[in-house]
Amino acid sequence: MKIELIQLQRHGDYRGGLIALEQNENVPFQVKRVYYLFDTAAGVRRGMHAHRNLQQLVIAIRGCCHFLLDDGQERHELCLDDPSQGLLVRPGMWREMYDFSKDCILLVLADQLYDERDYIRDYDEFLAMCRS
Ligand code: T46
Repeated sequence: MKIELIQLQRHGDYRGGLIALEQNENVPFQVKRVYYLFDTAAGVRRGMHAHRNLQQLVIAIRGCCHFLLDDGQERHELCLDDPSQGLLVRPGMWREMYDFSKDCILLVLADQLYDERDYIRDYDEFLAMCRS
């Protein structure tokens, strides 16, 4: 499985950092929705689903969490802890997020509006989709 991490250029100076996210530049799609996950309770696992069509860029803009990606054949886990790294999550990838630090904020840019019909929340259904 190819893990796609996008290095985001860090600007800024002695006053602090700044990272710009630009559609079709360092974000490789048209952005239709932005959301963020925060105040995740200790010990919680989030995600546990795949998307049929949605493509997303995920950035830990504060704190850290672990991210599991599963393409139906291989699983890969990584730690997101760098605001200058974006994880590209393509359609058809099962994802789970866990071990959130108390201060973790995950920023997510998405190429579609929210649509519950795009979610596959059953792992066996996900595997069947991968096989088909
Ligand atoms: C993903 C990971 C990284 C909305 O109303 N609008 C939205 O845009 C989103 C994303 C969610 N919601 C509602 C649906 C649920 O009632 O917010 C609630 C929590 O959503 P969910 O349980 O899907 O959250 P996570 O953290 O499990 O997953 C989210 C995204 O849903 C998902 O697409 O890839 O973050």
